[in-house]
Amino acid sequence: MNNPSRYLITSALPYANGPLHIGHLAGAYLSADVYVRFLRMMDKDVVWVCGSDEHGAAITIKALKENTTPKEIIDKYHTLFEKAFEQMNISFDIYHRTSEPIHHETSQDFFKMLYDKGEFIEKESDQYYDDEAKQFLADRYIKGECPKCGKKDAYGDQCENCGSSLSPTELINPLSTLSGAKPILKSTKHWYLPLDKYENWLKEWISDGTIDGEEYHDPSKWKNHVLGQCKSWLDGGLVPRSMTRDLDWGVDVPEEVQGSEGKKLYVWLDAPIGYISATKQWAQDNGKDWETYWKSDDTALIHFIGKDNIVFHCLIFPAILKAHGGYNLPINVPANQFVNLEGNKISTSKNWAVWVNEYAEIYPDRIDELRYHMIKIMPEQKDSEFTWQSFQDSVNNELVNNLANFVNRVIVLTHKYYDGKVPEFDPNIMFESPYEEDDLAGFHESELLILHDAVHELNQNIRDFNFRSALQMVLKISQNGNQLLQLNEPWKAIKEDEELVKVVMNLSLQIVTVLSVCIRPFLPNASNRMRDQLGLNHDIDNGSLVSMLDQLCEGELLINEGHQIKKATHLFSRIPDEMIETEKAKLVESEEGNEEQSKHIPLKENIEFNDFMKLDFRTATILTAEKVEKTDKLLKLEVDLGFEQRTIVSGIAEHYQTDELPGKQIMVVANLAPKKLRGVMSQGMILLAEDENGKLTFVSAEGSFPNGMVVR
Ligand code: B3M
Ligand code: ZN
Repeated sequence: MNNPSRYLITSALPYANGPLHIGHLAGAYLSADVYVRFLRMMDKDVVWVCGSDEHGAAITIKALKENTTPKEIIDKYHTLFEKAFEQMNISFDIYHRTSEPIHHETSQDFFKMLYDKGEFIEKESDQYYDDEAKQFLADRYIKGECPKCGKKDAYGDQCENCGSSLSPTELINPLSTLSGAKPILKSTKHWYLPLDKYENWLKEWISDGTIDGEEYHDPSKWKNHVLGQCKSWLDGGLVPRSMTRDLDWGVDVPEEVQGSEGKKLYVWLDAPIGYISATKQWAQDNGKDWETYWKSDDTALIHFIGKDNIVFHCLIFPAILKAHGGYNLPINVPANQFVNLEGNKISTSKNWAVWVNEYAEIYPDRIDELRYHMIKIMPEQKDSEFTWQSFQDSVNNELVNNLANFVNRVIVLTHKYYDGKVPEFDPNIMFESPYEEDDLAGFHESELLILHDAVHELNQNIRDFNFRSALQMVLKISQNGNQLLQLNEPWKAIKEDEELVKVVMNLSLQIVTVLSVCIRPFLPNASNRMRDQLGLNHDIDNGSLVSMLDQLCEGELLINEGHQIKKATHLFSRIPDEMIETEKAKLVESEEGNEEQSKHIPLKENIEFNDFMKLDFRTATILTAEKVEKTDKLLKLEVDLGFEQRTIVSGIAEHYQTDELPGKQIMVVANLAPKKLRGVMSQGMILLAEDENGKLTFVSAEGSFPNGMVVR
């Protein structure tokens, strides 16, 4: 699509189950923010939608872990997200949430339509069921050994160690994370989208950019890594994918569908439809028609995401939209790769991250600095690396020494020579230009043309999703400004060549004005601070680039002769070493904390000495051991306490063979109230030591000892 009449931009809906970190920011949000802000400044009709993804097993698991409800979890993170995005000046047109009724309706209608059109295959299949928790287990609820790398605790859909995608039945020794029980297979009905049916169509659409031979998008504009991932999925062959789940949290399968009770929509069906419901809500709030943004063929749909979401946005959602009919497909999916942090993968569970909310709370005056550095290292084509040192270097060398320095020199000199009034100049005076190679350079009007071309190219870079290059071009403009001053040395020339100084200072002020506009999409706060110094208004979010480009092209001044500028202030200040040290120390601390934690199960609360004295520990010897019927874990032990013999049931069947136990000397809690376990009365408890992998060993005294001794 060459010249779309309007744009619909989406950013991945973050899962409301954990806070945002800088990796998220650089992935789907800062990229889109720069893009959308530029479109608005180019006077384009654009709507940018996002919201919280509030369904899916990850959220219920989190709720379970934290002993709370999914609702509490989503409310907590939704609020945090809204705040983080606001603090970082992420300028969504709407930030919605998938728990809203309008979203439930929209996704149910969508499902209903697919169902009525006969797009689904209904299929009964055996799935893991937790007989203790009485529910089917979502992939994420099942853990076991990875069949590929052997690592324990792989999930039913993915091994986080080796990255393989798995299906739950591949796991070795699967366990339910709900109850710890061994899951059983049980039959259940689901609705599958036959993705294999769309394989050829998707191939053509992705690789050639055509639908039924007609041009739809330009694959040469897609990122290589995105095309590569799509192709490898397609080459691997697509299989029908279930669009429903047996869950108790999510969007209900519509009632009209036979056998819908207890079934929810698959989260990867409902979440992308969240883009549609968010657009509907936005349209309602703003008196617009949502359908023109989703259904007219002159609207360009673009999805900003991270690389882990590529298959869903490039294959599955397009197939869903196609099956439904009437909707546009994306013209591009400029996915970003991942940001690593100080040499390691960012990890929420290991607390190895820079948290956006936390950063913004501590450094509310350094928002643009983080935006700047994250755009500079945006993982556009490959993974990139954030270090606090590189953050400091970027800010100090580029924002302070280059950009802020140039602006400051221009503002200060204008006050010094002209009482803060933009000087008049003689357009025929020639000066030294930083653009030596350009024939036209060295005259005021020609320099404006050169600026025009630079801004135009910057704009093109943004349109091509090359945000890093675009940012470099901004810096280049400022660097050339510095050079203009350096070459012409107004502080010396002011004594002998006033006309030269006027033309150089006037041009410098034009460059600062250009910068105040061009940095807006990247550094919105600094743009405002710059315009304050220039005595210009902040109102440049819509259409300003169009008029600026026109003016520059005509050689017109952007800031007029005689215009009164304001006092110089600091645009950016240096990042002190202490900030870097503090932040690095925080990471190390969290890492150490993690290591401790993973080695040591957290301590329980202190108890009083008297509580301890209530426990009666005794030495004892195992006489016989046999399995408790119909259990995997329990053994029934006859134990000699010296003064009597007892039966004790213990969960050690997976750790000891019955024939190695008779004669073993052990420790027993002898005054524990008797309890019936699987039909056997157990009188006491055996002391066992457990390591971080759950391996159990008897606690035993040194040497041999008589039975019945008191242990303290
Ligand atoms: N919530 C996954 C993620 O946050 C998912 C994106 C949905 S976009 C429709 O990575
Ligand atoms: Zn693995």
